[in-house]
Amino acid sequence: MDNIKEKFKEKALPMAGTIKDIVKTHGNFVLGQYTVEQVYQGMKGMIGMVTETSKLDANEGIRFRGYSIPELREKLPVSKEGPEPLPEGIFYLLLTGEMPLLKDVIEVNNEWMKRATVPKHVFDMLDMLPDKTHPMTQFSMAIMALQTESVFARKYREGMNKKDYWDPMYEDVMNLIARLPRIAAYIYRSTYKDGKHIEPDPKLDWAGNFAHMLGFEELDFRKLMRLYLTIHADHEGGNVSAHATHLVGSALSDPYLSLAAGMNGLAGPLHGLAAQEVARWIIELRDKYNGVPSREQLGEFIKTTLAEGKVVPGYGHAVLRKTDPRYTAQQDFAKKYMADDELFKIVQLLYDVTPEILKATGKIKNPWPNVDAHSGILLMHYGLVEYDFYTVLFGVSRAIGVLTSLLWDRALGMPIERPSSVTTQWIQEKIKSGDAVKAE
Ligand code: HAX
Repeated sequence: MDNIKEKFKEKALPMAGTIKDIVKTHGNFVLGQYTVEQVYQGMKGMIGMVTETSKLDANEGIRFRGYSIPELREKLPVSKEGPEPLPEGIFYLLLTGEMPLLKDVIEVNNEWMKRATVPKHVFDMLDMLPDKTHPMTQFSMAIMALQTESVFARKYREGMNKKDYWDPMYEDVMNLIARLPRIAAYIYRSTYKDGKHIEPDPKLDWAGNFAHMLGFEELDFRKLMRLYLTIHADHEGGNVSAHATHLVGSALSDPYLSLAAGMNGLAGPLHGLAAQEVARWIIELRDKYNGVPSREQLGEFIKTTLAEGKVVPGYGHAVLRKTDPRYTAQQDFAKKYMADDELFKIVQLLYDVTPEILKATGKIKNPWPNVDAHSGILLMHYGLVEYDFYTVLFGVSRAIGVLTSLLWDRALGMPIERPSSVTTQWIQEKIKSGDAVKAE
């Protein structure tokens, strides 16, 4: 058993007993109440699951195993090439709950390198898809094609004790994360670079190698990839990609089936596809005004978007009520490496102008930018301009969070998820009969 697996076992298995005890002794304790509005409006704020890897606070933003993004940037091991954290480190942190040392990060990298070979049939399948297939559709299909390799599915079929679920899950999670950069790079090079693929470089770290396989050799782009793939990894359990992965996995669907479900959710424009939508919208804005617009022009553009019944992409959030710290981390990077970039200037101006306009609508709960408001223009700066691909990058990172969580689900013995649904007539009757009363 490798050291990372040993460490996970040591941390996770005793917690299954702790949870059994909590449920036994306090299972009937009330955690809160929920309202009719929450039932109709996406269950926001309703506590409905446990996710060990990270916790989102509406005002403070995300904490990964208790660490904020600035703390991660300070404490996670970095590459020899520069100050940004290595995503192998966030994986180790989410998986074990412990801040890794450099040796742990090297070990994760070695494990992923060993497991990174993608079977040929996955590439053959991708080659057969029509050219117009969206990169996220290709990504999800490639993950599904890779399901032939699931150790969990094979062991389940052979007959496995429930106590052992975590073990083949670990193998699947490690194999899958190890292979995603190669798959994503293959999709990018097939779709945009005439199928001229680049072989992996085993001397590089996971993110650096990904940048290399995409075809970007600039040092600062590798730094960006390390930061990008770290900060997009996890956002507690209720977001669509995390929740979908968790839900599908609760039926004991293996990590390939579960992650594909999560990625299909990430591909929605209100979730991860917003990264693409922001880039498209900003380019449209820049082209309309032949460069950086004035504040007035910008205001006009935003108001037109709203008047057309569209959302302003990259702004708003279902939980956050302030600027997303993932946005701020990317803004810091841009200030350091590309302060004069024209698109960065537009993004900065948007930050100045947009919130007041959104607040004035009187209905948008969070007028501040989210993670997707920034990412695209950083990528464009280094020449990765094909914005339909951006959500795939997000997906490669998000896999780290949702798959470590899925592994915890199995180690903790989480059961099948099955909330109840009701009809509107049922709700009307509850109100009429007085069974449903106004919240305190
Ligand atoms: N532009 C225009 N209208 C917006 C808006 C925005 N950026 N954000 C919210 N609203 C609207 C909602 O559509 C809703 O309108 P209706 O009452 O007419 O239906 C109203 O304001 C109230 O919404 P809310 O409660 O503030 O926000 P929700 O929790 O319903 O939705 C969203 C959260 C992130 C989906 C929303 O803010 C949005 O659509 N933002 C733009 C898309 C985006 O950037 N998505 C990425 C979010 C981060 C993420 O998951 N990244 O992967």
